[in-house]
Amino acid sequence: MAVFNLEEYPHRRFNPLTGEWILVSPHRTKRPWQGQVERVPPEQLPSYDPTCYLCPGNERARGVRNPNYEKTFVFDNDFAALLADAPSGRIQVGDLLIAESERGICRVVCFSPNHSLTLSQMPVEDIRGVVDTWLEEYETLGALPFINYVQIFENRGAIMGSSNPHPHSQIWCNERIPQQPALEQYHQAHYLAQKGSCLLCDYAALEAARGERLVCENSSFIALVPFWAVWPFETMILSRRHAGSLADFSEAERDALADILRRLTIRYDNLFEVSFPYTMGLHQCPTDGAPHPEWHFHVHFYPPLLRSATVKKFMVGYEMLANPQRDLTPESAAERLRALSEVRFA
Ligand code: H2U
Ligand code: ZN
Repeated sequence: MAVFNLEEYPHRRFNPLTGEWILVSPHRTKRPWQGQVERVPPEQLPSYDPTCYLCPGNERARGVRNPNYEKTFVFDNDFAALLADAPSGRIQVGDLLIAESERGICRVVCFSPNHSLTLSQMPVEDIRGVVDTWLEEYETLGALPFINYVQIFENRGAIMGSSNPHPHSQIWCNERIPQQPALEQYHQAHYLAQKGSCLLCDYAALEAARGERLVCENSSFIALVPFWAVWPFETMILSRRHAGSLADFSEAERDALADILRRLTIRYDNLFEVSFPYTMGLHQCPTDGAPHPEWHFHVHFYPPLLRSATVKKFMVGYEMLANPQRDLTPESAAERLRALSEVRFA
């Protein structure tokens, strides 16, 4: 008689960080793949592009000129989605029409003056500079009385909505904790209250011991494909030590974060020999002044590619109407990522 196992039979997996479920259909990866596998060599970009609004010395959309910066450069987004001076208010009609004002600030962080680079191509010292810039922004923005949550994220590649290949991330920060981190906060707090230990400390220790979903690691961080991953090659970077934000890390830990960011993004580029697209973001403790013993610093990478530079996963049909689904198991994805070189396009 057949015995249930995660390699062969359809099953659902629980995401303890959000309380959501994902359907895994490993038996389907055994069907023959009919689609084309196309190799698209990554575009070679110039190190300076006179038409780029992020390159040093160039003019941006609203006529402001960028300085001739040499490392990182941060500015207020010229088309900010949130405004610091939006008037406060609330509109409610019964229980059905509810709206609240939301104040905030949006910033753009250029990683390097070199237009052609990606995190995967930057020297580790320069990625450390990016980590320090994120930390500075997290602290300065988070210290503002009306900013209670700071979201740092990077959209890489046109497929993920990045408007420009120049290496950069965005920061959106606002009054209220947004939906995704709020869900994670709720589940982390609940876990801490129930078990007296941190959800992600326990998870990191469990995955470090099991090894089957690990991608790479260093003295302070581990990169893994979470058990409940939705995107084909989704990963998470977790600090080994319990820390709520970049502000809690030592110099050595910030070096280690730069190291693992570089190694993970190189592996991604090597997977399909392309400049690998993704949305990545840091989940950190809210800056609302309250103690948050439940919060454990982590980075999510959500990459859309499935089989090649052009075959991507779409969240359609069942996924829009029911819940996310995947065929490739997180264990197989981790195995593929683990086997790759940490030398780009070696
Ligand atoms: P993305 O590539 O992730 O879209 O980020 C680029 C951001 O840069 C985007 O939010 C802003 C856009 O509003 N931007 C400026 O602030 N100034 C400009 O001159 C063009 C784009
Ligand atoms: Zn540029």
